[in-house]
Amino acid sequence: MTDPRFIAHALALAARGLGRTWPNPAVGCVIERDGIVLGRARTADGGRPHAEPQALAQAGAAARGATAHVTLEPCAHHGGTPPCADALIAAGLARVVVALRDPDPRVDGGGIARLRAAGVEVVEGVMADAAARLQQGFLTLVRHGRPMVTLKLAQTLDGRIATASGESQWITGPAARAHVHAERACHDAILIGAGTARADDPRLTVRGMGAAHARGPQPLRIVISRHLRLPVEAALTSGGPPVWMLHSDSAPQLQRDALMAKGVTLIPCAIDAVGQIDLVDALAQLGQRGLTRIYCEGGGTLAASLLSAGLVDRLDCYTAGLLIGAEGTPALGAMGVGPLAEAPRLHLRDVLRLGPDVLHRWERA
Ligand code: AOF
Ligand code: ZN
Repeated sequence: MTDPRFIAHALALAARGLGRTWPNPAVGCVIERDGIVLGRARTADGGRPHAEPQALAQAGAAARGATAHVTLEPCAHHGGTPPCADALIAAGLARVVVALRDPDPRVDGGGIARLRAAGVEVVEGVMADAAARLQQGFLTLVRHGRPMVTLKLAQTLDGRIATASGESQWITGPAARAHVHAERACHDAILIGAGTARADDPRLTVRGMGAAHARGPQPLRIVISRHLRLPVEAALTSGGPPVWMLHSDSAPQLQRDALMAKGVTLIPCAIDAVGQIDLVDALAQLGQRGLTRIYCEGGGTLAASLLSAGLVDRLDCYTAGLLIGAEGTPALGAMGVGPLAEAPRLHLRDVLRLGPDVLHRWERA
């Protein structure tokens, strides 16, 4: 059976669009006949054009009677582009292999129905699990109105992120740090708490990924800070990709004006029962703005709050063979865990050796 092989090919193409196509999903399309690839494409940076018309343009007249393999159901709506289902029908495709239905209410089976009504054979569900994992950001946005959240921790063997004197550079080695840059690149935005922004004065840019990457969209940088406590001259506000700040109504006007003058986008959020920014509302606000994949890089307070609220979809934990002991700063702040049975439990998805360090990738149950 060659269908899974071509869907795997389409998924590999789609993966190259992660972090670059929001608010649209990164979709891959491979058009093939008798095992010979006639066209292949992924959703373009910024979300348009969709994958299918690009692959069809490559295939030209040869698409007639061929098979298209797509990681997501072809769209059925007139949005920014004409429906991809109609383009496939017009090009005379004989078969369309679909990994996953598009849950977007404007599509939701409508693309498949259109294809079948026009006499095109449609096969559904090929490599559906892999497609759901790859397109998890878009699926989470459509189903829950919020982006998918990946939480990254880089810690010692005993779960610490700094010594008692605050020394933290570097706990993990160059291979792990390069891996983090690659992960940043395939998320729509990087998120940190205000304490980390003040303590580390980070840039949160993608570096060392080569010239081709530097030309494309870079992830946005997002800081959560109730009172907008970020120095106006921070590295974050001194050039680079856009910065958004999530804050409460109580943030001082002077600080708002100063940050807005620096080009920062301010997003007011609701406050929760303990006076912190309500993370459910904060993520909903990011969802409304079209973000599908968020990469949270701490600190420990924000990480613990996201975990407690059940908002972490994936946890990437980089561990170095270093021991600091109880005086060190713990990777996670207080979580208010009661009975063990109620503590958040994650499932191990992958293990990767990165030089002297190890990455454990965990997923929500
Ligand atoms: C496809 N192929 O490559 C992608 C699709 O606003 P529009 O018109 O660009 O449509 C966005 C919707 O199209 C998006 O919400 C999702 O349902 C679908 N994405 N569909 O046929 C593609 N990226
Ligand atoms: Zn489309």
